[in-house]
Amino acid sequence: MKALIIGAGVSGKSANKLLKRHGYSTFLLDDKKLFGHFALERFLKGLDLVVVSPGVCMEHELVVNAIKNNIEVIGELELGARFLSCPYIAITGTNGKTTTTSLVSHLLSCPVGGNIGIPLTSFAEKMGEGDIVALEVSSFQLESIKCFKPTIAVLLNLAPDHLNRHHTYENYVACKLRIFENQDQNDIAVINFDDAEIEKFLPTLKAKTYYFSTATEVVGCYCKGGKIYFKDYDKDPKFLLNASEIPLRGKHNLSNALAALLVSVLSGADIEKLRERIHNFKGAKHRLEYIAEINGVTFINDSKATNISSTIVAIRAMSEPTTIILGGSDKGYEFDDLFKEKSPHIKNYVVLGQTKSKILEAAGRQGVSNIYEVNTMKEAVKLSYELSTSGETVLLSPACASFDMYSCYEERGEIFAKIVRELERSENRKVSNKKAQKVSP
Ligand code: UMA
Repeated sequence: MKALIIGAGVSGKSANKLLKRHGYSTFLLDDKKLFGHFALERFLKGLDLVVVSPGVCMEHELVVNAIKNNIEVIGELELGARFLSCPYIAITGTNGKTTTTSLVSHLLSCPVGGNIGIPLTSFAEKMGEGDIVALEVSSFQLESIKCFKPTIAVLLNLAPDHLNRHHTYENYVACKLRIFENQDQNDIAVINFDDAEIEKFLPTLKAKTYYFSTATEVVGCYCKGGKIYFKDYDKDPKFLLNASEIPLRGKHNLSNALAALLVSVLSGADIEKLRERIHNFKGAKHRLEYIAEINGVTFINDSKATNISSTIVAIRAMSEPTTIILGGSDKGYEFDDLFKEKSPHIKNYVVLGQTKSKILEAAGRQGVSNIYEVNTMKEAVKLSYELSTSGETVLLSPACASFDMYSCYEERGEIFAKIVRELERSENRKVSNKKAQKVSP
């Protein structure tokens, strides 16, 4: 059996290993490492399978040719799912995927994988029948599924993203909705009742459907008067916990927590244990992650905000004057909506990266003037700090992918955090030097 894997990132490497373990002779191909024109036929001849990494689109020359030659093409997620012998929960949506998936994994104490950074092919075979897995899944991954069939599929919200890959919003939404494609009446679909975009696009589902809502009493999980309830079909509501017990900031996180609680209850979790476990949840890294407080200025890392709607969610979560750091690699959209979000808390904008001039142009069109240009993350942190006074916040929430300056959003977040910690040390040194000068005669 021969397989071609396209993309030698974490997913491609992991898919390659799995296939090799199962007796395939494999080629792992990466466009960045190819020089000059290569013979398509050489790669396609005698192939049984092509596996694409999430970053590789279905318009890739080799994919198009493989399909033409009747060679099966699947994504790494689909490959992983074929090796899973246990039920799996899949969580998608434009925003909140990482937080919700991490919370589900924390509440159910189960392994986590997918778009969160751990390829499913790296651990699928290790799962036993009694296990359960929580998967964060992206539109990129859903684009190349075939039989992927989650026991519980969650759709958190929809907003434009990744238009450079999917070309239109409708295509992007169609990929997201594929999460329900293979489900049947024995599976469960979990839907955000409050999201108007989902209502616009959702087809009739075959799976049994539950909802979550921060405002409306629904079949599923909802919040009423600061209390969270679970209600099953034809049953009375059950009190789960108080909303104040959820250790996450912002209304969007209440929504994410409701989704995670609903998934956990539907997976058979003990309600008392859920209450205990949620108290210890630390939140997802790079998602509104507290880094440090320097002379009263709080630094927050939201590097995971790689689109406008995610940054808007972060802006809405701010409750004090904030300087926001924006910009990164271009995904093909304009930034006007970001500035139309008239938050009383955003005091300054600091911009960097490939999208800098696009962001400045949008700010100009929207009459925003408190905007500053920088070239590096170090300059962005330094200037943001200088622009802030005690009681204020500096928020890195770029509204863009990171690939112009970094290998991934995690690296961008780590570098931001490192620079903030260096600044913290240098400010602490200044304070101790001043104290030393005072005591010296
Ligand atoms: N490549 C090609 N040809 C192409 C495109 C890419 O050869 O046409 C090569 C690149 O040169 C590179 C490799 O493929 O060497 C990268 O593969 P990849 O982009 O699929 O990245 P991985 O390292 O395998 O990481 C992927 C996901 N990346 C993307 O979807 C872009 C990771 O999601 C995911 O965590 C990981 O698999 C494990 O499942 C990241 C992401 O940015 C976090 N996701 C997007 C998002 O969250 O918005 C969807």
